[in-house]
Amino acid sequence: MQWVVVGTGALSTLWAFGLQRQGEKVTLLTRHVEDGRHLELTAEHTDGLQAQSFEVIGDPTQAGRNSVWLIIVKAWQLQAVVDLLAGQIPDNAHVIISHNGIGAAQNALLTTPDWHLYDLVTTHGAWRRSRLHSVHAGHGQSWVGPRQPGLSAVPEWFQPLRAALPPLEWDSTILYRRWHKLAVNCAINPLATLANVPNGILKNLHFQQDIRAICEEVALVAQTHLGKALPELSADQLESGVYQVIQATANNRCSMLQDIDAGQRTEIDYLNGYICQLGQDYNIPTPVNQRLWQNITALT
Ligand code: KPL
Repeated sequence: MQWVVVGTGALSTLWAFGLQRQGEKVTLLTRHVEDGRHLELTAEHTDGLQAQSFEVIGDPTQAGRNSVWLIIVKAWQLQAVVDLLAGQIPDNAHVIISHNGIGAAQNALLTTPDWHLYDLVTTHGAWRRSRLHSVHAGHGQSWVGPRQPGLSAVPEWFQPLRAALPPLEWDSTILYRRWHKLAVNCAINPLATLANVPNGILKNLHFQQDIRAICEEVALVAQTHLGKALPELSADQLESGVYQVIQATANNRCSMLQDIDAGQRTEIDYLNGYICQLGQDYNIPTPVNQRLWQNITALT
């Protein structure tokens, strides 16, 4: 199978490594095409360093027509990637998208209705030591499933993707996973960023009240927005998910803290900002998400 992995972000690199290790053909689409053909990346796992060389392309039309596209980007980068691919890749291409938060490039994705769109939700913690060197800092888990109704069959690419960075489960109700991950990021990312520490510090009792309030606000907004009472989106469920990820990624500096350190834009508008905006639409108060949205925005 032919894969095109977009960019060389920390998580993209880990998936690209895993896929290539399974014997899959992996090409990177990147603006930084140095020698024009290949790029050597390094991945650091708990059991050591690995280097692999990848074929690179700078233009989506150079990819094979049956490629599966794996796009793991910041929420605010997705629009530009969709614009770059729209009209350049086959209409019925399989496109797997992963970013933190909800709501990115929603309108652009509506204009590419023939793409077979899948959502990848992951709680792995990763960061980049340098542009070509990624560190796998927290072993999480992942789920992938269809973003559109008629795509219920498990695609052929699922097995190699699963073997590339386990554990990965197929989830035909991926939207609920996405909301769980949203709660995780609404709690961990701004709190760890404001405290300027790795995720593990959030086990401290001092953060308990804020984490509970965030989960209650997210659960209420989610249940109102999705239109039914969803037991799996209760505040208790979301809260226990947050603590599991804190434990699994205790040594990781969350992506928002990395963004702030790098002087980059954060994903706050797609996390706590998204909850506040929906809260406003439905007249649901979201004071803790609001405070964190403002405090992080003030840092940039
Ligand atoms: O998604 C993450 C992030 O940093 O954005 C977690 C899972 C919280 C790992 O740090």
